[in-house]
Amino acid sequence: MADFRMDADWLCYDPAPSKPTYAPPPGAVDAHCHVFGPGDVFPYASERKYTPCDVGKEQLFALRDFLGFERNVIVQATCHGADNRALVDALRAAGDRARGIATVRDTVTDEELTDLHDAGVRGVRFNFVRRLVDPKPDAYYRTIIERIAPLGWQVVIYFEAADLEERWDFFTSLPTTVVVDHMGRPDVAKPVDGPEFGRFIRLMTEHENVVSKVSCPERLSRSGPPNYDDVIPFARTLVERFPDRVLWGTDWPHPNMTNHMPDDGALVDIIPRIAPTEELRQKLLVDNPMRLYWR
Ligand code: 0GY
Repeated sequence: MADFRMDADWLCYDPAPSKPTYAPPPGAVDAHCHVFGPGDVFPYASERKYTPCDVGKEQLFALRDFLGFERNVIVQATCHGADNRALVDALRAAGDRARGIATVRDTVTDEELTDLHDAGVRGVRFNFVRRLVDPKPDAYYRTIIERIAPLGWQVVIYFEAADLEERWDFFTSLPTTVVVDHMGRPDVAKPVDGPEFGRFIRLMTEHENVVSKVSCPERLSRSGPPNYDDVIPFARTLVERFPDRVLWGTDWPHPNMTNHMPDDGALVDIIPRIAPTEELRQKLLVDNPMRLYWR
């Protein structure tokens, strides 16, 4: 029988985040969050590289309301592999207040895709982070793109800064809207105007179908909580240069965090620092996610 105990060295989510000082505008969307299990109902994938803390839709919806958001985009995490049952269950329970990003294999059937679409799925996620998955050749992902294209879905890609050079031709050839998780994971010890982040800015400048989540200071920061000062210039640069192509999300419940568990209230309070005007915050939190997921 499978063992769904959480890995001992990873932290569980913060059960009592602070109430943020910043109040998101009406209709705000948390565009990157997950649901995990519970493992005895929605088993974790046998090929997973970590076992998270069980934390399901009820806790996600409570956090949404507590932080002042109206909607969620729930993203399939690698620990559930291509078994989207926990995601679909959360989407159906949320009604129109959530959309989803699934993980599918190249063998997925049209019927399975239609069921996912009916539940609220609007894209697939390709994960290239080696500590999470064993990435596949480009051709594998292209097969999936052919399958999802008729549904008008987007592709979400999660990669580390070094992968951008390696997979540039593939990433820049994608015919769909392409949403990049966590700003392509820049090394924030390097300069924001240096060549590494410059490559990411070039990706967004030259390819108008590319959107970035300006999320995950807790994973990228070296200066640490609660202010994550070193991440701010990277996120703010993208928000100011590409105001119509940025999304924000909590990344709750923050799987794989070992050094600290972020306070989700403090994460929300970072928003005015990366999007300094009301107009930018309206686009980041409402207009952009509504256009991308609720059309
Ligand atoms: C995130 C980040 C991580 C995990 C996953 O699918 C996943 O398991 O994306 C990570 O470990 O950086 O966005 O949840």
